[in-house]
Amino acid sequence: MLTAEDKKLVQQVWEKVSGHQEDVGAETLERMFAAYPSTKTYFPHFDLHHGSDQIRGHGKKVVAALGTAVKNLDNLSQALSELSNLHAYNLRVDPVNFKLLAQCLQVVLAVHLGKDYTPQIHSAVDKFMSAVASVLAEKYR
Ligand code: ZNH
Repeated sequence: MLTAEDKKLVQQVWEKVSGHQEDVGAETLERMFAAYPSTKTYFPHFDLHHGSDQIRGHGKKVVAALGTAVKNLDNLSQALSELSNLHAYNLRVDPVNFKLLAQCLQVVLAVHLGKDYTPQIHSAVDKFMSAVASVLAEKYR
């Protein structure tokens, strides 16, 4: 569970991310594909080369969806309900992959924010991404 302080920290970090959604998203995806090549199997229809328009476009969508989540920290299930349907019924992404994406996002944030990415923020973002992952995985059966 995110504490009130965690929520504040996640919102603050997201203010810094919001002007760079596409860059942050693309960098996160490229890192995920490089560090965990099995994640590429979900994107056979994408050009996965560095800087591809598809990676940038998809990265922007993912980060924008996380932005919606940040604005709805108290009712994530509702806010992400359509995305949850999409991942459970259509995409059938194995939920282990949510952890991999979350970890790559953390590294990207840490690389860019440096010292500003404090252990408290790290912990808050970790809880946030776990909460998002559990909503995205809640309709699997
Ligand atoms: Zn996902 C899609 C978000 C994870 C895979 N996604 C998507 C979208 C979004 C998202 C927003 C779009 C939708 C529409 O269009 O409508 N994701 C997300 C998030 C997350 C995720 C937020 C976390 C956190 N995914 C994921 C993972 C994976 C995936 C991990 C694997 C690996 N997705 C996916 C796919 C898709 C998506 C495959 C589809 C794409 C295309 O375009 O085709």
